[in-house]
Amino acid sequence: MRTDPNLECGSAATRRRLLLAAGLAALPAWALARRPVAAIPIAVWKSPTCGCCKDWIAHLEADGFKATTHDEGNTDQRARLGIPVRYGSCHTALVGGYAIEGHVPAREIRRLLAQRPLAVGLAVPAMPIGSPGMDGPAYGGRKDPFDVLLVSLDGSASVYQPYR
Ligand SMILES: [Cu+2]
Repeated sequence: MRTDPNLECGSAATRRRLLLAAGLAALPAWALARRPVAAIPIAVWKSPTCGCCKDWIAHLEADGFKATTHDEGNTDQRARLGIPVRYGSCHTALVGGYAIEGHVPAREIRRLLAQRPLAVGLAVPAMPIGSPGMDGPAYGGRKDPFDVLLVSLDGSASVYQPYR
């Protein structure tokens, strides 16, 4: 009688699965979390009275960032980091050497840090309703379309990710 190679292969795979399951069961819960354990440090400049800035920071921290805030306004820091005022919003941040202006979603910041393009950073100009931090109960679920812009070293910008 011929041994079925698929059956043999299947048994080996089953053994591996059992070993894997035993190994996973021995790991603490935090080791199974999808997010890396180390938080990504981000510095944020904003006005002390900016509520939507705080909500944006809460959005980032829920996504594994750790913010250090500077309650001194963001106009000077925006200029220092090279974000043209025409892309301006209510807060400016610095993460991994990139400037982040306005209500940029955490997932785009993560993509920026993974791709590391030659650029100043990302911007969501003004304060679109429905963007992270501009999406509280006060807005009643309203979602205005907006674009996340990639700001180039020459001050021009291209659409990095549309949200519509
Ligand atoms: Cu805002």
